[in-house]
Amino acid sequence: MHTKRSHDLFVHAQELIPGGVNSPVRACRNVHADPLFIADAKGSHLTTADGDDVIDFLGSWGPMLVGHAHPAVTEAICKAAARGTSYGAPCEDEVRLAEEVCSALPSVEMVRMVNSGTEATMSALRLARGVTGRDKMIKFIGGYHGHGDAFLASAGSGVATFSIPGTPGVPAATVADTLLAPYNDLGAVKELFEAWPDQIAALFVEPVAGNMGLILPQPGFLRGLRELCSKYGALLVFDEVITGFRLSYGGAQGRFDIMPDLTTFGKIIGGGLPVGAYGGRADLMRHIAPEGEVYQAGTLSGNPLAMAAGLATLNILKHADYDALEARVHAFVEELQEILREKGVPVQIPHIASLFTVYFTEAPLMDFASVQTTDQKLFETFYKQMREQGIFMAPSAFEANMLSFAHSDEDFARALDAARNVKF
Ligand code: KE4
Repeated sequence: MHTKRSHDLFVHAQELIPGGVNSPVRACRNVHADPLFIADAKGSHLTTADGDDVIDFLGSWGPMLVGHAHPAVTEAICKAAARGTSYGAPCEDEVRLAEEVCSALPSVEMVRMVNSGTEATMSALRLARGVTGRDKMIKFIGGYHGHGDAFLASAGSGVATFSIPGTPGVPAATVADTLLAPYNDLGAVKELFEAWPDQIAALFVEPVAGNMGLILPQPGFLRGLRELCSKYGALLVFDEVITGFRLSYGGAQGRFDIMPDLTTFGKIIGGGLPVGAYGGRADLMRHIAPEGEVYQAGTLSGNPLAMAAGLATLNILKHADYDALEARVHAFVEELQEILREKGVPVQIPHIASLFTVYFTEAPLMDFASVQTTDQKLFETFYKQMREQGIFMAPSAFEANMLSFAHSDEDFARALDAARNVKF
């Protein structure tokens, strides 16, 4: 793997951009490596700034489910660009994408476009608080819902106590209303509702956790959350920024047959352009300005290029064979797990649809505490040797790899060969 150009670019970038990146996880600090700069992408492959071809197992952290530079998506963007890049007034494609999202997810009767997943969750929280008149919110330890202040909370001394800021710059008062529970722990959630029976506006959950690595919901967990939220009058918010249109065309809620009150989206619905969205029951969404009194706005929300890219992407996914992709990913993961286990290391690879994470631990994988048992040195060794052989994976033990409909059998075979060569 040649890295001189990437290295030179990274040195320069660090003089101008904090950490040399525009999003922290791209800096590859978790694996003590420099980032590879990318010059080009097509299908399931990336070309690095040094001209090396690598197979992309990251998919830009989610948006690229149809593969990079899909001709239909590129054409849609180019045509939209020729019609201007932003109007500051509504356009037809905003209506068409809203229609597509609402028809794909029965729980979403109305939807508002924003520019990132962070904006989507921030807005959904404000809406939940505005509609219920309550201030508290429950999220899960290790769950990530973007960098909105209220979500950047760490567990305090005990789970049922108030949260503390997870980063400098977030006032303690801002997270005082953020309550935390371990993922998959319905008992802990029940305790929080019993402690504050009429003060919780919403519960935010990744229906499949993708930000502590991939952690699957235990049977009954999501349905239990639905029942608890209904019982206590809190809104159940599915954060489907990763899972939306990835777990199925109906998202995780379609796959698990659970109706949240609100859903947040990002990534795939923008086809790689900046888009987020939040939506849900019409009686809730009608509280959003200008129809209602809960304020939220954005200069580039519903941007015509982003809408065109999102529409082109969903038009492809609408007819895609999700089951076939899942079966191929399942077969790949099972073989990868076998190859690594034969090297004598503890390894588990939870997977669902086109998502998987390689954990180097034998502990049952249930929540943030359990993923902390993964051996990060083994992970770093694995990551570096796979990348050196041209397999571009998520640069953290606590992230998910995200495959696409563009991945070929040859891509999977090359990744398995690379894994066979890894030496721990
Ligand atoms: P953005 O603001 O990054 O578009 O979305 C925030 C967000 C919200 N909800 C979930 C479930 C998410 O996974 C994300 C963002 N995901 C990370 C990957 N773990 C984005 C990668 C990054 O931060 O660069």
